[in-house]
Parts: sequence; C-alpha cells; structure tokens
Amino acid sequence: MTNFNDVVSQFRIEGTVESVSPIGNGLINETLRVKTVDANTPDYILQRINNAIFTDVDLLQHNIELVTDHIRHKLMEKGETDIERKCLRFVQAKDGKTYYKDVDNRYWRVSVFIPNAVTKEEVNPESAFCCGETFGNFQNMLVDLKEPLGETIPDFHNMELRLRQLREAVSADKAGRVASVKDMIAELESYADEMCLAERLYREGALPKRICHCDTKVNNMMFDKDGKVLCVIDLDTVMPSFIFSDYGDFLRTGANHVAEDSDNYDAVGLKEDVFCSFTEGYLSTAGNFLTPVEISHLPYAVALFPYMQCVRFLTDYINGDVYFKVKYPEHNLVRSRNQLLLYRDVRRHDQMMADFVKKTLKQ
Ligand code: GN1
Ligand code: MG
Repeated sequence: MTNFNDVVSQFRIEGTVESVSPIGNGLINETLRVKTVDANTPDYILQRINNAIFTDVDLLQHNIELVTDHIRHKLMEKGETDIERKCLRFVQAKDGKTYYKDVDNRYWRVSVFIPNAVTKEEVNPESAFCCGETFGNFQNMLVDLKEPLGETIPDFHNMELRLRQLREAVSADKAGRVASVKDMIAELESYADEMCLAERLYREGALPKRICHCDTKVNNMMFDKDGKVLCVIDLDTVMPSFIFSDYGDFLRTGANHVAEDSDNYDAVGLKEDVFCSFTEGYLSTAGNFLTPVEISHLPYAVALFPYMQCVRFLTDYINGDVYFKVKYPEHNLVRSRNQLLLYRDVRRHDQMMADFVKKTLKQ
C-alpha cells in the first residue's frame, strides 16, 4: 500500500495534509485529491504518472512547464485576474523538479487544486460553443511558443502507426480473440487508406503540425460556478499534432449521443447541434490561424477520431487489454463497436458538416 502522505511530503506544499482520496476517472494516470487542514492553505492534486505509457517523464514535465509558463505569461499580459484558477501550477519537489520518483520507480507530481471549480461529463449545445472557443484559444495561445515541444507519446495520433499496431496485434493474436472480430477488422481495413490522408498531406508539405492538447474531452476542462471555462487540464499529451486532434477528438466524445463505452448501440450517433455549436466556437478562436487545407478537412477530422479510437480499442482488445483500463473482459470490444458505429454515422453527415463549416466562415 502506498503511503500517500509520504509521497506528498516530498513536495514543497503549504500546510498540513488532512486526507488523500481518489478523484476523476481517467483511463491512464491515477489521480488523488490532497486536502490540507487549514482553510488558508490550498488543496492539491496528486497524480501517479503512468510511466509505462509516458516513458519519458522528464520530457513530459518539461513540456508541461513550458506550456503552463507560456499561458500564465499570456494571461498576465492580457491583464487577466484570477490567473491561479485559469492556469495549472505544478509544485516543485525537494530537488526543484516538478516530479518525484519513489523507491519503487513510480513517478508522482503535485499541482495546486483549483478551488470553487467544477468539471462536467456531458456537453450540451450551449457549453459546446465555450468548449470549441476554449480549445481554439488554447491552440492560438501556443502558436508562438518558441521552444519546441517533444512528443510525450511519439506518433500519438498517427493513423498509419495505429493501423500498423492493429495489424501486428492481429498477426500475434496473443489473446486468441482475432477470429471473433474478423468482420470488424475487414471493415476497418476498407477505410484505412482514406483515413491516413492527414499523414500523406503532411509528407507533401500541405498540412502543418501545431501544438495541440490531444485529449480534448469536456472532463479535461474546469468551469466556474457560473458555467464559464476557467482552464484546460490534463496536459500530458500536449504536443505537436494536426489541429484535427483537438477538433475531432472533442466531437468524438462530446457529440456522441452516448458514452464511448455504451453498448446501447442503436443510440450511438452524432449530435448535430453539438457539432454545430462546437464548430462555431472553435472557428471563432482558431479561424484566424487555420490554413484552407486545415479548414476543408475538419469534416474528415470528425470521422478520423472515432475511426482511430476504434482501431486503438480493438488493438487493445486483441492484445488482451494491456493499455486501457477495463472493467469487464469485453469492455474494449464494446468500446470499439461503439466507435465504429459513430464513425459510420459521422460519414452520413459529411455533406452537412462541410456545408456548415463553409457557412460559419462566411458569417
Ligand atoms: C485515454 O486517460 P484518458 O481517458 O484521459 C487516452 C486517450 C483516449 C481515451 C479514450 C494517453 O485518455 O487518447 O482517447 O483514453 N490517453 C492516452 O477514453 O492514451
Ligand atoms: Mg483525462
């Protein structure tokens, strides 16, 4: 059993720890809330970094420090108030680093808990606009970051790599599950070339990489009590990527009628109203720096992310559930079925999405 108090005592926190308890529902890291006794000292978030996935913790924390410092600086320049609630702050360990490696080679970090804030699990058309605005603004703020960021998970959203990983999993068939998912694999393969378009455009020099969040879910944002966005959290995957990552991945979860792991398959599908308001919000802050190629491929991005996530969940199912946390043996299979159905429904909206993007930019 981990003694969390011992871990926390390695960091330069203020106050005395009262309790440490789990919070959040991420699939990768373990997250805990640290309450301090005195009301005048902040509470904290303690996280165990999953270093099987984020193998270079030093690079990871370096990226996060660069990003948070840059954003904090921008907010100060703009004369923003309440900056501590609008930008995450990581606490130094005794050696001055923003992480601590314990005797069992486990990595930990501590950030200041943002008080009087709430997270949301569901998106509605009203909040979708703010979400789009916020992620567009996040990319916009980082457009002029001078120092290059490393890739915390190399080729994280590279569709060609994700397909190679699926094919390798299929050949190895470690968990003996391939025979039961043959149809799905064949269907995914039939869309493979089309879905690797971004990588081809990149090689041709037609599509840039920019600093993106790469895990744009509504539960990775903090809101104040009035529903206004305070800040974006979960910065582990902030790295150079195609802007499709932030735009498409948000809609993958935010605009699906059901959760990504729901087996209510008949209900899976794209919420058009959320698509429309998220797109309007995103273009209101990102529209001025996006290139025509990026803009014309936004509908492709909406299809790409359910497709990619289906490939990733199915790969993990075939490998015997080694990456995503699962609650029952078929969990990854259910998730991949759900994402494939979402992909199909998104494709039925291709024309509508393209028309809507055009119309929004004309306004
Ligand atoms: C993982 O841990 P969480 O839920 O923030 C994953 C995302 C997936 C998501 C699917 C580093 O994110 O890419 O979209 O699960 N993060 C990583 O629910 O692989
Ligand atoms: Mg998360």
